[in-house]
Parts: sequence; structure tokens; C-alpha cells
Amino acid sequence: MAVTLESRKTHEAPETPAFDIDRIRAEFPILSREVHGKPLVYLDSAASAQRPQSVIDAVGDFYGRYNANVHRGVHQLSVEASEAFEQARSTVRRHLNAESDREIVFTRGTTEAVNLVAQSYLRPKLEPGDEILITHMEHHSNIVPWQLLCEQTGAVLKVAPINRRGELLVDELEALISERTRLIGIVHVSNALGSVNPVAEVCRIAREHGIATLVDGAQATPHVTVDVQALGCDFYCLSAHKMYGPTGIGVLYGREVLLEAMPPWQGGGEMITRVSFEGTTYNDLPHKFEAGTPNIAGVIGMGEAFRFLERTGIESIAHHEAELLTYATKRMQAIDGLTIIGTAEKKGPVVSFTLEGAHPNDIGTIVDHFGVAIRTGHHCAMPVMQFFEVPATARISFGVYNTTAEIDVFLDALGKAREMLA
Ligand code: C6P
Repeated sequence: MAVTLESRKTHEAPETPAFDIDRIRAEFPILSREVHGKPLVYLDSAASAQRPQSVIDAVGDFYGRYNANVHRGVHQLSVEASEAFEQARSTVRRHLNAESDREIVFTRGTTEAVNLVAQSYLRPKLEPGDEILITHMEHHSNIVPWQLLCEQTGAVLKVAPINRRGELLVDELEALISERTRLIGIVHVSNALGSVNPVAEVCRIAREHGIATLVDGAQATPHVTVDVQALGCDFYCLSAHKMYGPTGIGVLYGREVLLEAMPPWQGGGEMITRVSFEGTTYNDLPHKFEAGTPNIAGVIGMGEAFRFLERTGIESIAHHEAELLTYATKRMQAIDGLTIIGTAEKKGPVVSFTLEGAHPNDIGTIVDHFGVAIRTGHHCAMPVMQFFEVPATARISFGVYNTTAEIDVFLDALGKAREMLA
């Protein structure tokens, strides 16, 4: 079984040094702590990755040296804060290969980005009976906003099927397209299965039918070069905390021509140019979608997280994580009674599994006592659990800092959990 992560490098990235795992681990202070008297083995980066010192410092530096509101003050601190804030936007734009900074909207994360598109882009266009097409492997944040929209407008949600390996059936997705389909929402890398979707192909199909596309990139941006122009998507959403940045901050990329035509989503300060009781005019992109004082420290920290990825080299990260995935998959396949849920040919660094006779939550609790952090539950992807007819899975997921030695510690702890639960 091939378990490599699809990756592309279609735009220029800075030269990166050789991948040195010890140097990388040293950048993450949390990795030196103990949990229950054992060295921390953090295998839950898909839920939220850890932060390198450079990101922690960037956030601390903002609060300690130039904390001020942005785009509002003439004083020096506000100028410095505004510059750092907008520099972070340019860093994000460069990393995603968007055409312009105007296409980079800061949101609270992927969830808010999807809701923004649902309410501002799609809602005004929808008539009763129009259709939204998603896949069976979406995270709740790319399901529920569309369900809410369907309730609000009388539109219909359609779902493209997956196979038993957890791969999207692209032909069947195409067969579900009708003249009423208005948007296709698709996850780039599934958090529950690890499957990497053929996003460029789906976007091409959508374009041929004149349908808009939204890609949930929450689990892709830490692991793969994302080039929104090469993907050909209309919207791309991400969360900084999955890619070594702060929580509560993320990005909506949108093609400028679409964002320009969309009405604001939330009203307040910053998103206006002039307000009177007779009427209000709205600010330019992207500020039209950034009402209120933003998460300034979060944005600056996110910019630093993108720089960390660039400096470390996304290709090297992908290669390292693919090796971890291959190693863990092989060893776990050899365990009696263990079933890997999600065996797609192209996978991100995620292994979801069940173990006969053991509830995933019990596994998670026991391995935690050996210092190993994993996630258990439905992973906010209940339809995936329903498809595989399991109530929950246990999931290990890897980041740039993990090692095969840590996988060994996890497997030992899993063996102990099994003995205890037998
Ligand atoms: N998945 C996980 O453990 P937010 O909460 O907005 O930052 O990200 C939501 C989200 C959207 N799409 C995908 C594919 C995701 O994996 C997530 C978050 C975490 O898998 C927490 S449920």
C-alpha cells in the first residue's frame, strides 16, 4: 500500500536546509515536558499541532513591544502593529500562491471561513431546490454550515460517496452534478481517514460545469504545498493551529472577483469606509470581511508559523511524515484485531483504528498514562463513523517533530492497554 502524501511545488519557495529532526524538536519547548512521569509523546497534531519557539516569541513580542490596535491609530505602536499584521497577510498570500493580498481574509479558522462563504457568497444566490454537493468524508464544519443554509433557503444537500478504503468516488461525484448544483465543498485531507482528495480534478470538473468550489484545507496546509491557483479552487479555508500557529485564527482565501461581489458578512468597525444613519459604504477587500478588532497576535503568530513551514521546507516535512506513516501503518497492520479505518492510496499522516474488545476512549486514557497523547472519538466526522459502522476510532497523527521511536513508545503503550482491557 502506497502511503505517500500528494505534494506539489508549483511556485517558488525559499531554499531550505537539510531536515534535522533533533534541531526541529529543539524548536518546540513543549516536547521536553513529561506527562504522568513519562516523556511526552504527542501524536495528536491533527487536533492541534504544537508551536515552535519562533511562533511563541512572535506572539510574545507583539504583546511585549508593540501591542496596539491595527489600522486605527497614527501613533508609532499602531503603525508597527499594522505593518506586522499586513506583512503576515503577504506571507500567507505568498505561501498559498494567491494572486493578491486582497484575496486573504483572516477568520477565526476553517469553521468560520466555511460559514462566511455559506452566508455571504452562496446564500444570496440560492433558490429553493438548488443543490450543494459535498463528500461523505467531510468534517462537521463542512457539513453543518451547508445544512443550516439549506434550512434557510430550501436548497438541498447532496453527498458524494466514498469506498471502503475511504477514497472519494470522483465519477459518482460527477454523476451527482445537476444544473441546480451551485457549489462543491470538499476536504483536501480527511482528518478522520487521512485520505488525500484529488482536489484539482474535482475543481476542474466543477469549473467545466460552472460550479463554485470550496476546499477545506485544515489538514492539508501543515503537510503539503498548497497552490490555490494550481488547484483551481474558488475558496480555500485553513486553521493556523493545525500548522504550528496560534488557535482562533485562520484564513479564507477567495478569488478576488468573487469576494468583490459578495456582501459583508458581519458589520462593525473596520469593514466600513463611511457610516451615517442614511447609509453605509463598505471597506475594500479584504477588510470588508474583517469586522471588529481582529486577533492581531494570532495573525502575527500565524505569519510566523508560515515562515516556520517555509524555513523547514514543506517537501522535507511531507517526506518525513510519509516515512512515519509507512512505518506506523506496517507495524499496526501486523497487530491482531486491529483494523485501520482509512486505507486510501494517498494519505496524510493520520492512522485511525479500532482494536477488537477495546473502546477507543479506554485506549486513549490508558496510553495517556504512558505519556502518549492520541485522539479518540468521532473526530467531528460522524458520517464517516456511520459509513464504517463504528461508534468511534482511536487516531494517531504526526507532525514535523515526531519520530519512529515515539511510534514504538505508542505501540508498547497500546500493547499494555490491550492487556489491561482483555
Ligand atoms: N479537526 C481534529 O481533531 P477549526 O476548529 O475551525 O480550526 O477546524 C475545523 C476542522 C475543519 N476541517 C477539518 C478537516 C478538520 O480536521 C478540522 C478540525 C480537529 O480532527 C478537531 S475536530
